[in-house]
Amino acid sequence: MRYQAIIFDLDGVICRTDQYHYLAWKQVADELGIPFDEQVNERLRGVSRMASFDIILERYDGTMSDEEKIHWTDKKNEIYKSMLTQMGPDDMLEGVADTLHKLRAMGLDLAIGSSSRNTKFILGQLGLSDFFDAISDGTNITRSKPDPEVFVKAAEFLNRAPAECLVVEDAEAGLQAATAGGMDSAAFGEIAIRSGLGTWNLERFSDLIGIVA
Ligand code: B16
Ligand code: MG
Repeated sequence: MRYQAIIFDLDGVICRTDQYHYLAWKQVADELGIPFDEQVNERLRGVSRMASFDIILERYDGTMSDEEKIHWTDKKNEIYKSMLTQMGPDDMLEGVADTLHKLRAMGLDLAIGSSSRNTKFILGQLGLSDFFDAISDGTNITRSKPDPEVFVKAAEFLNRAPAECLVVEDAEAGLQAATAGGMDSAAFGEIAIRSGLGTWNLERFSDLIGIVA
């Protein structure tokens, strides 16, 4: 087989939490009087919570202390987490459940590499708590994508060399992180494919089967 392990990003690859991120940030931005739209939101894909807020604050007319920043990011997370409680196994993206089981049957190691500190909660909502062989997420990294740390840690948890791993990503920052970590990547979703940064492009999630075989 071409790869021995696959490391999946979570938001935008396994499920769509991006609309909840957007709605929660929008509430915070509105309260602070900061202009915030889908275009700014695109820049937050794959980026950590605090780094996302720093991008939103580029349009803030004032200064903010570190304590205030923690207050507003905590508030965003409370709003976001209350939205996540509506999620269930049906919120996996099309073809994901079936493809994951086929990849497992092929004997591949399967891991998550997500910037989110809510990864385990989201996997629980999707009914995937015990599915993956390793989880590397926002709770075990100090540097956000495009730094490769989250994927390097995932490969370490699996005991795999970077060259044995394929990363699946919907964010430019995530594709850059994979390359920086010495890993091939599969771009998923319109924006990632258009960036031309992936080793492969996935039209459908199930295309992964042919790529790894
Ligand atoms: P949290 P991914 C990322 O998830 C999201 O794409 C990004 O928008 C979010 O800011 C980041 O997680 C942190 O999320 O606030 O839950 O810790 O795409 O890396 O799975
Ligand atoms: Mg993502």
